[in-house]
Amino acid sequence: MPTNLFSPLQMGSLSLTNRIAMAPLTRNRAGAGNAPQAMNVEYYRQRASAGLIVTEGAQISATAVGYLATPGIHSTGQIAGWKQVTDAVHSRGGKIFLQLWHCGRVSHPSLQPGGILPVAPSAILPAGQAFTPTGWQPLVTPRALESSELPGIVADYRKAAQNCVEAGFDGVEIHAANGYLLDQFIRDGANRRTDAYGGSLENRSRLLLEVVGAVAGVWGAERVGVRFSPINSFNDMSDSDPQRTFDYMATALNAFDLAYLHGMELDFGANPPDFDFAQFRRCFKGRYMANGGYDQARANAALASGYADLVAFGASFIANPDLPERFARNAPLNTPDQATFYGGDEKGYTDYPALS
Ligand code: 8OZ
Repeated sequence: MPTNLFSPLQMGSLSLTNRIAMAPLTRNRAGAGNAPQAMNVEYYRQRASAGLIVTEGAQISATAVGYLATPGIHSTGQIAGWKQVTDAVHSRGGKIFLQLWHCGRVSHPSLQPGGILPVAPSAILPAGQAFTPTGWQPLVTPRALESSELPGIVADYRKAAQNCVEAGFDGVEIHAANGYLLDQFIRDGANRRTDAYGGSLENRSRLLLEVVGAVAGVWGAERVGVRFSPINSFNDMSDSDPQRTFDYMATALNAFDLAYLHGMELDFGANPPDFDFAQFRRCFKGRYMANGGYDQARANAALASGYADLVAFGASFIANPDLPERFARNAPLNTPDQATFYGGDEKGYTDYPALS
């Protein structure tokens, strides 16, 4: 039988019961101190039949934050909250990676400790808005990080990865997609640096590779995934040659024996550049997690052809806590309610019905 969503997957020392991943999904429902709270525990518990859950992005430090009510992984309260989540998922036999997140320029002084400016590779004002305690406000021109500050950013990733061990995760995914800090270093529309972290592809990959090395030093590379979004213009991102850039990045990751490379294959904007995902994927010699608008049929085709090793589902996992069972039974899917994606309470979060 060809490989399909229900084929088990051995990922290093981790055994996944199926190849259906829950994509990382920002939901803006963290509790006090940006710590996971009871309804977050219930939400992930409900979805534990995924072969692998990748959590919503969790900020690695107080200054990595970019949105209201997103969880962190830098305080004792946050670690304790996540421990409840991992215990709940493990009690149902699930596996869960935390997504390590630094928003970089996609933040706002009103979300930052002491009202300081967000940081970025370069002081370039991105188009877009931040959702702040007083509502939507335009993004601001960030402060360019000094070269001497970059070891501190890498150290923050390392510490957050250590916190994930304490919180009982099975591994971590490094968020290098969708216009956040690591992606800002990778793509030249956001990176105009003239030091060793800007200009050439080698230089633009440097911070990413230092972070991967540091996090792999904590977890072992086989418990570390990396997410890219080569064509996503979200957060005002652009690159002068996406194919060349991301083929390079995927190739560079072959230096580690990672759990997986995760490709977010969509552009949230209207004019995606030409991009050959098959070529990009072939640059990477390890496992590939495909994501972006897949349904069951397309996912199975991607697995059968060897293009993908796992497929991550986002909106359909929001609306269907028992998505694997629905796929297995070819049961109808609940429709996601966009109005309750970001922020709010249990409504649109833990109240989607499972099959009876
Ligand atoms: C939507 C809203 C807020 C954040 C991403 C973490 O795009 C996000 C995100 C998505 O990766």
